Amino acid sequence: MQKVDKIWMNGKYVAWDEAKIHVLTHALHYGTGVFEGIRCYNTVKGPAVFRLKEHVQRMYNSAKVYMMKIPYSQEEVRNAVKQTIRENKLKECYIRPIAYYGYSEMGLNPSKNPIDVAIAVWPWGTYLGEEGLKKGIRCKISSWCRVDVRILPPQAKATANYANSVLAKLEAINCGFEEAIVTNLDGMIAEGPGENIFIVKDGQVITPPGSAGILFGITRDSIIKVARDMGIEVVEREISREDLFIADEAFFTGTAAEVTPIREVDHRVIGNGTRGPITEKLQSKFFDIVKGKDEKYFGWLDFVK
Ligand code: PPE
Repeated sequence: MQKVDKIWMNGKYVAWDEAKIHVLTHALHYGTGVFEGIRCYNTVKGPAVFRLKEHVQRMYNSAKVYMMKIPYSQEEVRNAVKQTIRENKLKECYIRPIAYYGYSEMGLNPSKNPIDVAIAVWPWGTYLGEEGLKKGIRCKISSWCRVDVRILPPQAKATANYANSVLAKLEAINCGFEEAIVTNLDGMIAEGPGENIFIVKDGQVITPPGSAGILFGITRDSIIKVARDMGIEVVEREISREDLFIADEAFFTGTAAEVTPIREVDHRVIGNGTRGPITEKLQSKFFDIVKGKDEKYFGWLDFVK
């Protein structure tokens, strides 16, 4: 990864190489951290963070599930995000705020541990490759299922959930694919290990509902709104494996993944085996919006200066 100067840790700026934690930090042992992934884009009016408010709100919701009282207000965290971008003189970056049970007691009860908060920013290019954005990627339906609501709350963006994502990702990569797709315990398509999923069938855009056990992605929400604004019908319904195989188009959404077309799933070519026309329309609109080229969606941009 590309280093920058400073990382915000518990309200102070620390040099990148000094942003360290104790090896007995609770979250390192038990996955008791909640985090966000946010992007800042260089718009025509200067750097702007995309849907900062919604991301910080989601982090506080995740923290609530884990009974973690973040010792800052949401406004303080939003300001710290923007200040950290300014401090590092970045125009475009990925932003990773994290709150976690820190170091003091060992054992499963974290109620006496401090809640530490950090915000890191760094340049992070395309998540699944520049080529992937244009031509689509090859995916494998994972043998690992998405964390179930009875096991770990999928809506909370907790570090623990990502052990599941890592298993799915490793399996896909080791089998020669670029990304995994995980089903829920009912065998229905849920999402990617770090992305939400959509298919297009007969002009309709379809994505799994919350009950499929997904993380409610902020990019997912943006794409649903943008598609509807463009007059495209969007439905949230269960998607089976075969729905995916015979879809006209498929794509992932996510802060890191942005809008990435899917061109193949388990050796079945999706549609024409490249980025489909509706995917392309939504993807290009998405990039216009995040880069400040569409005034209608200025409300989603939080200018850094
Ligand atoms: N589902 C999962 C499981 C997920 O991790 C993400 C984001 C999404 C859906 C999309 O959510 P949103 O970013 O709000 O549209 N994954 C983050 C972490 C990726 C990583 O590899 O780290 C991200 O995209 O920042």
